[in-house]
Amino acid sequence: MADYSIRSRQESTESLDSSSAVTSEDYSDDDKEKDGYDIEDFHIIKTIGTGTFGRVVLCKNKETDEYGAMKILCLADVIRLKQVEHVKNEKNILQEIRHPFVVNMLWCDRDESCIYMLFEYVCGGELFSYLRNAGRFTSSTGNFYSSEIVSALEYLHSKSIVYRDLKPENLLLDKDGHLKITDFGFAKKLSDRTWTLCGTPEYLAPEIIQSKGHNKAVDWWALGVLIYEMLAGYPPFYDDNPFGIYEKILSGKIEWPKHLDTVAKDLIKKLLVQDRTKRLGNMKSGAEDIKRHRWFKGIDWHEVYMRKLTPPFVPKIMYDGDSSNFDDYPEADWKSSRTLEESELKLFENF
Ligand code: ISQ
Repeated sequence: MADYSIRSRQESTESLDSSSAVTSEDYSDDDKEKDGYDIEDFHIIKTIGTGTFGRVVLCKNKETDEYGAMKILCLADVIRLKQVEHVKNEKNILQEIRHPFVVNMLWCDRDESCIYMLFEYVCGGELFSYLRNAGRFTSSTGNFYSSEIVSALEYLHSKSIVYRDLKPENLLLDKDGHLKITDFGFAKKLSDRTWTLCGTPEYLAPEIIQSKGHNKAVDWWALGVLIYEMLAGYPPFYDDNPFGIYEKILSGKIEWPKHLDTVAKDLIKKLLVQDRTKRLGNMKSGAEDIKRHRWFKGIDWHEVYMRKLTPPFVPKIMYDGDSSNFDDYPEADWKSSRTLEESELKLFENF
């Protein structure tokens, strides 16, 4: 078994199905996020997260002294790594959503070299760190986090948004210990079925009818993986190289730790079903089937939404703007990243 004490694992990558076609939803330019701030309005304090084409920095509003988390993406790298559509998806989706368990974007803008996305600062750090520190979570801890995730996923799916990157690294704890889902870089707004299905039914390909690969069922599968990882301390499908992992996923075989809660195991089994038409969450009652599962017996879903459940961990925060729950990263001079040529800037015209 691999060493799960390591801090991180491989970064999310483009899925095997690399289609990035999106329904072009028409978002107006004059949204509120365009106005209000300028990057010069913020003190940049330190980097609290990095990715392949950007970083997240803790920042402080010079006028109000309020802290925020600023995601800064370098446009040249976004283009080089063919992430233009993903970044547009991310921004459009973040502008559309608001939920207690989803990180809230406050403002977004770009200049000739970078995109800036300002978020509320979620100071407790990643669920990943709490899980690696604890080894594994008790059933009641796993139950708390999975309830908040089910609430958030049900909301996103109700807006035809598939999240597609559920994992403990993308779940932050707020100051009280409640979850916030972050990183919508792989999220996708599903195409409007009335539009997609407007062809002559007899001639439609199965993947158009099923919108294969972009279905909300992928999030319910990932929930199964997450519940397993929270309760076991390691994921159900693991190998040192990605192709080994894919083989294990497709094999349908899962090893179950003896200590695993039998009711949780029943739910995980029903989520990790290969045939997505039989996967819990993806049948005619949708998320209700998951919410009604015995593992969530006694859960009042309105109370979950209202953040009334008692969090298992309350992050240690010593002062306003404390970033000690995040790792340290080398700082980089993102301000001097290459400015784009006119032709390249066209790709971000409506941004
Ligand atoms: C908010 N707070 C801390 C870290 C973050 C990372 C990404 C997006 C928002 C965040």
